[in-house]
Amino acid sequence: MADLHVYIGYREVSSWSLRAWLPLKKTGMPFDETLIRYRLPEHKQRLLSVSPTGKVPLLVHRRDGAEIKVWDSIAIGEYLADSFPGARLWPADPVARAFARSISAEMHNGFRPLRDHLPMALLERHPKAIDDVDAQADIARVAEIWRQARDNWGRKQGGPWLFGHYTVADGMYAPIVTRFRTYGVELDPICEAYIETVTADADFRAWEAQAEIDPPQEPLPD
Ligand SMILES: N[C@@H](CCC(=O)N[C@@H](CS)C(=O)NCC(=O)O)C(=O)O
Repeated sequence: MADLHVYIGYREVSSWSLRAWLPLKKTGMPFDETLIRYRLPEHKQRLLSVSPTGKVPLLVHRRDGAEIKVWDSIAIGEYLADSFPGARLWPADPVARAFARSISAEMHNGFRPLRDHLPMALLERHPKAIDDVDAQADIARVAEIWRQARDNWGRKQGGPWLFGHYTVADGMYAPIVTRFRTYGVELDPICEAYIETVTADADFRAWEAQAEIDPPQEPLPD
């Protein structure tokens, strides 16, 4: 049994689970994972018995005889960055780090129209015109964020991620990448290259491969 244990939801749709799982993978630490099929009452009950919120993701870390629980994707990213500094989950430069934290927070509490009009459906592909003006504005804002990060830091650092090497911010935006792919959102070459980076990543692919063999989701309750 590993010291780290993550509870996640349906891989096809649980964007918050993916946001925590990817940085956890990037630490290189071994971990156990439990898929919570939260639409099933017995699974929801199990989650409620371990999680203060009854939501995924939840990280449990056995450390120095204690059991540390961290819930909420962004808190998990922060905890991993603190606990495993060698993984460099935030940029070292304070200005880059401030930008990375700001865009991660912006993702965490914003982009509601984008989330509503382009729900995560990891394995589906159905391009469509995005008519909603607020969702269009969100898409433009995401593209602006990615371009700024790549122009100001990523490209200068030499790696393909927003800040060069992988950070929590890349995890936060990974589900948005899948939405753009699912709905065929067209972007500029810098953003398209970033989408290619995210979708070609071995850890992202591992999540996707597992999603393909997971049993289908239970239907949403009426
Ligand atoms: N703010 C939380 C959101 C967590 C969340 O809403 N998780 C969803 C799955 S993506 C969930 O647990 N849904 C199950 C339920 O509400 O019963 C985070 O960032 O982790």
